[in-house]
Amino acid sequence: MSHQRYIMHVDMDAFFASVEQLDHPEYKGKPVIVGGLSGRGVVSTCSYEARKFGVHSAMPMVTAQRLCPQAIYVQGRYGRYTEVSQQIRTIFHEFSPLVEPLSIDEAFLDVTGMERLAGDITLLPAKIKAAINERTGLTASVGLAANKFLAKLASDLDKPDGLVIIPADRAAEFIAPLPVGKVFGLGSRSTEALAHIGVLTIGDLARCPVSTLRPILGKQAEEIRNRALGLDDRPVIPDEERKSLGREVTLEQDVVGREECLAILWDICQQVGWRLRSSGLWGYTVTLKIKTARFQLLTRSRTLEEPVQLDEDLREQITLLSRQWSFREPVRLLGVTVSHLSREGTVSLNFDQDEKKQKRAAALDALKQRFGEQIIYKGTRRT
Ligand code: TTP
Ligand code: MG
Repeated sequence: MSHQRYIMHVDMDAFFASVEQLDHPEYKGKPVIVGGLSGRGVVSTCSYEARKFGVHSAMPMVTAQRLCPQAIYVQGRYGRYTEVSQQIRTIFHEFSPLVEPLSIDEAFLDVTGMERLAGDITLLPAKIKAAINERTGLTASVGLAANKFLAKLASDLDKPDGLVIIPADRAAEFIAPLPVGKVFGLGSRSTEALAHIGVLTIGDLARCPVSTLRPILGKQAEEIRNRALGLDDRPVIPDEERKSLGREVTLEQDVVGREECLAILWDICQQVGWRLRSSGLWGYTVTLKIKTARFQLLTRSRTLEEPVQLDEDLREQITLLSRQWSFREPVRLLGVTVSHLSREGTVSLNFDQDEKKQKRAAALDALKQRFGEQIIYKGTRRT
């Protein structure tokens, strides 16, 4: 039996938009939309005031303008967001030595045994929310539960400024009424297939025998059903302790063609690069992973003389690796992993230069525009 753990998941509210409201008090209480303002730009995020109008992340800017013409439109300032990200990272480390950053604005913290910080573990979420608010002026949503799956589910339940604690002994009961789509790892196709056999809530999923689920969910059936039961053994692993760092994206629609896939891989390279830099790591080996629509898996690696950390260097390696495949078949998943990590490498002087990032963002925006807003960041955006 595994021992009782306490995991906190912290996620900033409308992160980029909240930073803009913080730096421009006149934006407070108003719909604020952050993203690429060029002709084909997309929305990075928007304030909760703008979400009421149906605006959301990855939506083409022109659509946002139609839905909410009165909003304040802001070009993203990534350097500033990275600065705030470092501030919250410092606070996370005051609450636990075991911090696993998931993206620029969220992390898992293993707070098992951290009673000494608050006398009672269940007081930690309020404490960390207060610390973040005092030191950054921003709000976060926090979930506390017995594992990663439940903690992330909890932080999302009462956004913005949320605080949800799932009692360890009543977790399954607590999550049973929620829609199955809330189960991490379930894409829209699986959700549809489950609805077909009458499985709509997490409770329905928990009651379903694994043998019934296997034809729909494949190898993942058992793991996903365990989650529906409120079980998840995955440890919190700080980036610093990882043997490899990577990210993979299951595409909402299959994608065909080298250029199209490379554009998505470029976005993934930037996310992996950001994690390397924020953890002070370089990697010697770069791996490209491709899964076809027919579930054929291809992985190709390159090991370098000098370790890499920059987005552009990752892209160069991925581009070279991509030549080993024809890209004639439709692709359903793309991934980039960096391994053989090192604490030493050439310091990247051009880390996070705004102009560069904006050029990249424009390239990604163009891609999203071409394929529709939903190809990326749906399904398993976070791994
Ligand atoms: P999220 O935490 O997904 O979103 P959010 O913080 O804006 O809003 P929420 O209150 O729902 O958590 O992402 C964090 C930041 O990452 C977000 O502020 C902007 C950026 N981002 C993009 O640039 N593109 C995207 O498609 C998404 C989802 C996020
Ligand atoms: Mg957030």
